[in-house]
Amino acid sequence: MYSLMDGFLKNDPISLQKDILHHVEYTVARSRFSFDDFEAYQALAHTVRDRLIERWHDTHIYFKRTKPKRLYFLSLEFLMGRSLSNSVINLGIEDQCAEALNQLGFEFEVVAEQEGDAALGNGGLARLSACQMDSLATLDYPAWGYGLRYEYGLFRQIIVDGFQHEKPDYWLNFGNPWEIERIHVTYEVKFYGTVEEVEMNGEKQKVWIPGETVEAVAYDNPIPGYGTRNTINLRLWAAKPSSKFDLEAYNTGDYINSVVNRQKAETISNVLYPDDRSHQGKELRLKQQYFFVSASLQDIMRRFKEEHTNFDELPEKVALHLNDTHPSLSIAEVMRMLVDEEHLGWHKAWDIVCKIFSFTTHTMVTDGEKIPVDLLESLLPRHLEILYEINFNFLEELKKRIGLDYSRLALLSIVEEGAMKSIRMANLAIVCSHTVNGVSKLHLERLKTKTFKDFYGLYPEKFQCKTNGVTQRRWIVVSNPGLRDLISKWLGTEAWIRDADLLSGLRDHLDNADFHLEWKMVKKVNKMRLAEYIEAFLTLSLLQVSLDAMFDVQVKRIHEYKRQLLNIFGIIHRYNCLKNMDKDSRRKVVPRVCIIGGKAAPGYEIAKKIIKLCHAVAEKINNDTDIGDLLKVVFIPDYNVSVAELVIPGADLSQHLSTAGNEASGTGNMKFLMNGCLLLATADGSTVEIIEEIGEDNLFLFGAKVHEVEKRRQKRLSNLAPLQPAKVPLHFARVLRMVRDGYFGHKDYFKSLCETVEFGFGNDYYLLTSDFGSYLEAQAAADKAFVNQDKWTRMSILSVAGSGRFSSDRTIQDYAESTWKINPCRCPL
Ligand code: 26Q
Repeated sequence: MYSLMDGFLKNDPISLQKDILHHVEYTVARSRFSFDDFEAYQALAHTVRDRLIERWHDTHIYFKRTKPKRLYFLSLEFLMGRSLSNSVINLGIEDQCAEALNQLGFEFEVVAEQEGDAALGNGGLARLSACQMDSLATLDYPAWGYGLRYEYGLFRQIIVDGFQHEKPDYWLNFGNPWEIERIHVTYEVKFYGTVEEVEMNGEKQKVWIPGETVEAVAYDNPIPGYGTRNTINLRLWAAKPSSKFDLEAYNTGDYINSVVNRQKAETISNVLYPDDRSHQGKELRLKQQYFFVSASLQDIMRRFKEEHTNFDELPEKVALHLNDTHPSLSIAEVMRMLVDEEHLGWHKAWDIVCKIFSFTTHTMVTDGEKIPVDLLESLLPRHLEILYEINFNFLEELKKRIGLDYSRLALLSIVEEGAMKSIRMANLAIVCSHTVNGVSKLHLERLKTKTFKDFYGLYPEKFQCKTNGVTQRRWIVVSNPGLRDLISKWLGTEAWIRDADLLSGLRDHLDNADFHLEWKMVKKVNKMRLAEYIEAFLTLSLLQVSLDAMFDVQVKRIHEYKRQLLNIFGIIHRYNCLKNMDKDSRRKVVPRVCIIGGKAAPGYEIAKKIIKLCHAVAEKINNDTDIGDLLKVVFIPDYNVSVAELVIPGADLSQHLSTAGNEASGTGNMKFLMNGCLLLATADGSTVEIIEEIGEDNLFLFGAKVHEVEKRRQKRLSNLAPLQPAKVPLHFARVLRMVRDGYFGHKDYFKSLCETVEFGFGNDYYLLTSDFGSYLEAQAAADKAFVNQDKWTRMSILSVAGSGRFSSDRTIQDYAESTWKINPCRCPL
């Protein structure tokens, strides 16, 4: 029996309880007198889902009625994590749900823990999409997210003997209560075939005769805003066999083979590609991209045509955002739809296309995504023609502007000639988008002066900075309830949950002793939670960690440029120092628990060796009774969104060590900042802007600045031939030698890892050698600050107080106003 009030579901604890029991009995099909935590989770999730659906409907009816300009956020990755806590908080029914469960003998936290992560993405870019969806909903923007419903999300990392192994993440095994399958929202997506020219109304017209058809089915995921009724949609596509196959089977009589072939269609949306940028040029990846693009654009165009008849209105009604180059086939697809299907002239269609697309790039590297022409020719022959025509017109325009400077023309061309002729997706996205966004000031500067220098010369007005942000709803309210209550108490309001700039008000209490005490207590409780997790997880080594130690954390994808190796080398150095210390000096040492976590792309050998080294070092140090609590090393396996929610609030110090000029933005730093955790970081990506907000004195900065990096690289190469190892700092050389000589075992295995930082081999491209001294100094400064807990707490408070600018609400508002030109559209209560 549903608890209805005026047509709406009621949210008091008794009504919620009734609905939970209803779902236990009729959805989960368990007895209402006997169900476990997981079943309680399922029933509560369905209870919450019902309420989401109500709001979702109201929101969409309201959008339909008011016909605002809509934003379509196109991304191949969304890292949503868990939904339950986030949803009940955004719906404002947290306490009521907890009470309803309590009376049934369950605890909300325990029930929420039953949920698995939705990990339909790799890392930074994908979690950013999730944060941005939360902000779009909260700020009432009429937006839709579009993505793929992978059946296997990002691989699960398990560690065997210190080595990473990948296991498939079949996340739908236990059902997914948060999605709504729309069996009637389906589109045909076509591949292969030929292009033919036909006469139509006396004019020649290109027609694509496809060779294969698969069906895209929509799965809707409601995204509730906080403090608003607005609930927007994240529509994910799954591939299903098309009924077209049946016809073929009927004709050929080959029934069994046709069923087997049908099965192949479903592989398109099967699995998320790990972020291994060398994966380029794989047919399945290209198929995924087009499958996603085609289904999304058919859906978007259908909605547009329901409300409008004239395509001239498209730019006033539709904004299409390309989240990196991955969905940029959309450009060719919109051209194809307008020219081939809607019969608009090329120039008119082109004019429209150039007004609707915007693009954000998430990388510093010049050598971006490319699609081999061979592959396109067979999979999407008509799109290839369109891309050639776009490029031809672009080059013609270009010649008028810059003359016949062929080397420049070749650089700017969308088509790369050469051994493997290919389409440069970034060039395509830049040429066709009205805005090209960088994700931090430093990133934008790089784009202008290096990565896309020539394009910047052509279209300076297109380039904009939209510094990333993260949502304080997930990264404080959901993950750190203690801090949430403390902030609200001292600010005297919860308004900061919708307006993060209000966090600056915490500065008013900077010298208040009670505030300090409560602040430290919150951290302590979070450290306790994290310590319990570590102890439970690492039962094999029977590790116990001291709460008095500094919890020092580096969690992110494993990559050479992120320099986890620098962290490990620092740990080994610390170990050496401890070993050489007398008892008296040891008493003054700040104990540390060094926590590292992150996944290595399955094909990235060096990253995998870094993980193994981390374990080898941990084994040596943790088992050295001489060291005790002074130093512990922990690798947290399978780092994902829900692990992050536990680790980040419990950290004292967090490390962001990328060689300056490599991290486009970084968003982990913002999450730690919001949780009152001090940063030890290089001046890279968005950290530069964090410094602007909180001042250099409130974090531990080290390493070469961007402008010094290039110089140092050159210098190293010219000065330091392999014969001059004496130039390598002593401490660094010693640590390297220990790994090299097998002090941590696995001598042969670690050889190639050591070589990455040795001259004559990898030449230390990421400058560990030259940053090592400065890194150790920053670490010493962190130790010194930690001893003075008053000072530390002040720095911690100032970090949270200065984190307002790094809310994704600020980023989204900026995009909405200056890029997408969309207005809030708030569904009335
Ligand atoms: C490409 C081709 C084939 C298969 C996979 C990919 C692929 C997938 C994911 C390439 C790159 C990615 C992800 C990139 C990413 O996460 N970049 C990060 O984006 C964050 C949000 O803007 C930034 O904060 C980080 O600095 C940036 O590294």
